[in-house]
This record gives sequence, structure tokens and C-alpha cells, in this order.
Amino acid sequence: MQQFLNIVNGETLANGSGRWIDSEDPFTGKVWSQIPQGTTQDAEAAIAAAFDAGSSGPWASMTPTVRGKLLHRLADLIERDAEKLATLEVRDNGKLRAEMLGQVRYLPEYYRYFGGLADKIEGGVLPSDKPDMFTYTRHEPLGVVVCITPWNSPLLLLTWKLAALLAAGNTAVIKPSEFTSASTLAFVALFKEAGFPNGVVNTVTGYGHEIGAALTEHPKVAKVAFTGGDATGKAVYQAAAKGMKHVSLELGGKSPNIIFDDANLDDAVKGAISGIFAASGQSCIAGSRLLVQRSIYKEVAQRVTEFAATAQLGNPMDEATQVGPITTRPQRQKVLEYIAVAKDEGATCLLGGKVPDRADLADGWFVEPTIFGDVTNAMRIAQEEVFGPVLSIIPFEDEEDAIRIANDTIYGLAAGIWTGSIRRAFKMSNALRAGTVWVNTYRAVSFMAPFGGYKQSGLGRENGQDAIYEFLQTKCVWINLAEGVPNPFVLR
Ligand code: TXE
Repeated sequence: MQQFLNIVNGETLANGSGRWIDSEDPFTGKVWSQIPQGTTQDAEAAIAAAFDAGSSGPWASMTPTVRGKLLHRLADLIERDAEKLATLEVRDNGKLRAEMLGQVRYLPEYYRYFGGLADKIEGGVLPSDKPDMFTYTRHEPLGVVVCITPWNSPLLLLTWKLAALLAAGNTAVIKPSEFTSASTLAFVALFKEAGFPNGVVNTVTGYGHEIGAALTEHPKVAKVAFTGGDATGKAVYQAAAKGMKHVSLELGGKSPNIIFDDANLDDAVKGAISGIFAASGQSCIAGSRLLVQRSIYKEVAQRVTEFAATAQLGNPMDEATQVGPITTRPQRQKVLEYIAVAKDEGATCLLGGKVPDRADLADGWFVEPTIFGDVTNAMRIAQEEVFGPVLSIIPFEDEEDAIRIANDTIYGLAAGIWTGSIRRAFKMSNALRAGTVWVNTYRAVSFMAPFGGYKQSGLGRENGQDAIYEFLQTKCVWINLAEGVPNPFVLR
């Protein structure tokens, strides 16, 4: 049995509680590793290490150029260890090895991008209206940033926070999901080898309501950067507000993937499949509502159903597998419950809708790729995030109808548009209330592309140049050049 340990102040931390959280392999259903059930004392130690590293010592006085070089070194080490890190992710979350290896191999680009940006953040000298003053701005780090991450893509979603916050000069305490902490613990061990000073990056594993809550409320924490479900995100937001902390939230979605009758249907069908069945639908950007123009509704529903029926379920480690298991037992239960809800609401089950009846998959937490037709946007299956391989197909009449249905949800993370018309592509992209819009493609992300939600899909943006300012605060410095101080009772 492999056991992983936390890293605090550059050293592995003995499991103080003596209690371990089992990590189960979603394909075999068996425990494959353990992580420490962290305590509030562990959280305290991690925050103290991060606070001290950010206040004095080598990190606090390091130039941004040197910080950037460390991030480049880290990128090289990730490249070296990509296979190992990706394998850990697959054991923990059951997603396809092809998907996880692709993600881990892409991580170095984030650290290089933000490493390069570190020494290009400039303050300004203000063209002051007060000639006897010299006034300038500085962008300074916030301090200790707590990163709370989920189980679907642990290292990618951590990187979306960590690369920018380190480039900005902050320090970090990471609380990975209790379901998938192994890859994060193995990854954080690389920071010492890359040359980062002790205490810059620390981890505390454990349960959200214990460790996540303790970190969020800690007075020495300046910001909480969170990715997860919207209910937890709202609880984190409220808890952070008590200490007036900065917060960024990347939450769920119910993203519309919209197919018009002038689209290339071969591409659009593939886009619909990739939107919902890639990663078994466990993706915040899942295109879980397929909006199809009524004139092609029957044809598209049939083609998407036929394509999805060919998806190979299997061991996520095998190259031939296209759909793996659900990551956690409770999540599979949630998916099955939503399938029951959709049936009760009167949606037509066109495909799947149950646990596959295959002996070779019996130990894993599988759900068949499932498609519901005749869904109306008012149904719960069209409004609530399932986070599984469940697609709802909804007909629409024209552009205005598509915009109305697409925007009629509390979420606004992403949207897809399939059309042959450039005019329509622009019109729809402007009208959709979503932080990311893809035209004739779906599920593309990049270190240089801002990512985040409209409405209840979240607050703040990750990636892209502006993301670094999410981890900086602006100071304005006034230097008096005049002789003496004028009337002290009057605002200058
Ligand atoms: O997420 P949680 P869960 C959605 C998806 C899924 C649902 C629930 O719909 O079905 O959320 O998943 C930590 N204070 N997404 O329950 O609880 C927790 O330990 C501080 C969307 O697994 O949001 C973990 O590290 N932290 C999503 C992290 O929050 C707390 C990805 C996320 O767990 C806490 C995953 C607390 N009180 C699920 N309680 C996306 N946006 O991609 C828990 N945590």
C-alpha cells in the first residue's frame, strides 16, 4: 500500500493524526493508496510556514526574474516526471490515461508562461496633477494563498492557480480533494528540487469541512483560490468574507452546445460527443445541454446517439478506452439519481441510463453514456449540474430562441456554437452569457486564454496575462518634493 505524506516548510510532515484516508481506484473499486487525514495543527503549521516564507527570507527578497527562473526549472521537472504524475492521477480519478498524460505534459507551458511574465509586471509613474509630488504605483503580492482543488483534474486546476500566484510572489498552502491527493503530493515534492525556498508551497490533505474550512478561515490567509462545486464555493465565499479575504471561485456549469442547421454536422456531432462524454462528463465545461435547431433535431439526435453508442468503456489505462469510470462512489450515485430524475420528468431516454451490465466493468464505478431527448429547459436535468456522462438534447427554433434557452440558467461558464455563418458566430458569441465561447470547436483551453465564469459559475479569471493581477494588490506611493508641509488642516 502506497502512502503519501504532506510537505510543509520543505519537509515531509509525519502524519500527526495517525489516521489515513483511503484512496480508491475508480476502475477496481479497491483501495490503492492512503493520504494523511490532516489536522488543524497541520493547517496551522502549513500557514505559518507559508506566512514566514512570504514575509522574510529568500523568497520575500527574490527578484521576479529569479522567481521566473525557478518556475522554468519546475517546468523541466514536470516534463521529466509527466508519466509518473499522470499515472497517479489515473489511479486516483479513473480518467483516461491519454487525457491525464496530455494534461500533465501541457502543465510546463503554464509555468513557463507565468515564469516569463513574472518580471514584466510594471508599476507606473503617474502624470500627477500636483507638481510638487512624485507619485508611482507598485504591484505587490497578496501573501498566503490557499488553493482548494477538486478531484476531476487535480494538477491542471492547481496549476491554473499556482503558476500565476508564484509568479506574483505569493506563497501557497494547497488542500487537494480528499479523493485525489496523491498526484498533488508527488508534484509538490518537486519544488525543493527546482530550488524553491522552504515554505513557499505547502500541502495539507484532509476533509473539506475540516481542513478546507480551517484554512479558509485562518486570519493569516490573504486569498482563497477555489475550484469545486457551487454549494461549497458559496460556503467558501461566505467564510472568506468574514476575514475580508480575496476570493476566486471556479464553479460548475450547465453549458449549452448549440448546433444550427447551417453547421457541418459531421463536426458538430463530434463536438457534441467531446462536450459531454470526454472525461465521462466530469468536467466543469461539459456541454451538458445540446441545443439543436428544430429542422435538424431528429437527424442530430440520431447521429449523436449512434456515435455515443460506439464509445468503448473500459480500463482508463488502456489506449482503446474512450469512456472511463466515474471518479468517486458518491458522484456515481449522484449521476444515477439525476438519470432517475430525468426519467420522472418525462425526458425520453435515447441511450444508456444505467450501470453497464458487463462483468469486466463490475468492480468500477461506471455509468453508461446516457442521452435524453425531448428535454425542456425548465426540467431539473437541464438546469442542475450532473457532472457525469448525461446529455440533454433541447430543440430550438431560431437564433433568438437559442440565446434565450442558452442563457436561461444560473450558470455561465462556457458555450459552444456550430454554424457555417460568420455573422451568426459573432452575433451568438456576443449574446451568450458565458466566460468562454467556442465556435466550431469545444473543450479547448490554454495558458494564455482567460478562463472563468459568468453568473454563478464563479468569480475571477484564471490563465492569460490578466490572471497575475488576481494575485497582486496595487500600492500607490506619494513622495513630497516641496519644501515643507502646507496647511495641515486641508486635503492636499
Ligand atoms: O466538490 P466540493 P464535491 C461539482 C460537481 C460535483 C459537485 C460536488 O457538480 O458533483 O461539485 O463535488 C473542498 N471549506 N464539481 O463534493 O465539495 C473539498 O475537500 C473549504 C465541479 O467533490 O466542491 C475539495 O478539496 N473547502 C467542479 C474541494 O472543496 C471545502 C469540480 C472541492 O470539493 C469545504 C468538482 C469547505 N467547507 C466538483 N468542503 C469544477 N468546477 O470543475 C469541501 N471542500
